[in-house]
Amino acid sequence: MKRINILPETTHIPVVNHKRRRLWMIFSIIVGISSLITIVIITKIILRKQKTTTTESTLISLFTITTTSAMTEFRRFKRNNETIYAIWNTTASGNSTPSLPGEEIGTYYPSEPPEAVFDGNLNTIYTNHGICSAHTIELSKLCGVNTGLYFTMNSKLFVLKRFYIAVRRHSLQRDPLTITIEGSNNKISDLAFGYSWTLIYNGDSGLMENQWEVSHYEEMEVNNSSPFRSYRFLVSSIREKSTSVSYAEFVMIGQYID
Ligand SMILES: [Ca+2]
Repeated sequence: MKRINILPETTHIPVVNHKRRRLWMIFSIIVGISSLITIVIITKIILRKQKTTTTESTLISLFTITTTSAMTEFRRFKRNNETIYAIWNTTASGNSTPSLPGEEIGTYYPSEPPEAVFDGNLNTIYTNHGICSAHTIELSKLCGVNTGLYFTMNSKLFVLKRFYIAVRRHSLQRDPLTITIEGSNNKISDLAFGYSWTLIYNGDSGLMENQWEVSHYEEMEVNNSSPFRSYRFLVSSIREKSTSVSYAEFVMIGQYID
């Protein structure tokens, strides 16, 4: 009869299992810790990449918006205490002749000064008699012609792209029909001289077709991309025989350049 020695085997096996289990546990712990570390590292990398991408895209968006805004935003010029010089007997590229308040030749009505065209109020107007006077008996289409104004903006350079002129209904015969607009970056003391000015518009005031509709003012395009700090506006013809030229608003639309 063959005897089976059970004891040595039964005592041996638990020893072997115990060692393997311990080794297996150590191995599992090492693998677990390694996996955890790997996951943490990968997660950090992903989060960092996402953060960078988000920041970059945010910056790009902001830059795009800012650039687009700066390049395309059209704004209306608003007077900020700029001195407005009234002029008469003046044509584009020529020297400016100062116009004073009064009722005689070369004057403007004291209650209707050039500042009125930049106050946003349709009831306030600028009336200049030019070669005529308030007491002129023989009305003429030359009265008020070659008059206007110039001024220098206090703040930024401005690229004039569009404009419109608003008039008061009760004096449509005095409407400016054709005008010129010039720009300059010369110093203020040189602005009285014609050489300071660059012609950027010469033509329709936008009022040719708008004779009786007071609520509509046609916006006119100006083919100009140059920034200027000073602008000169002159009337070169009026609608009907009159004693002067009158207009309520000269609205300048364009881009401010920082
Ligand atoms: Ca006004």
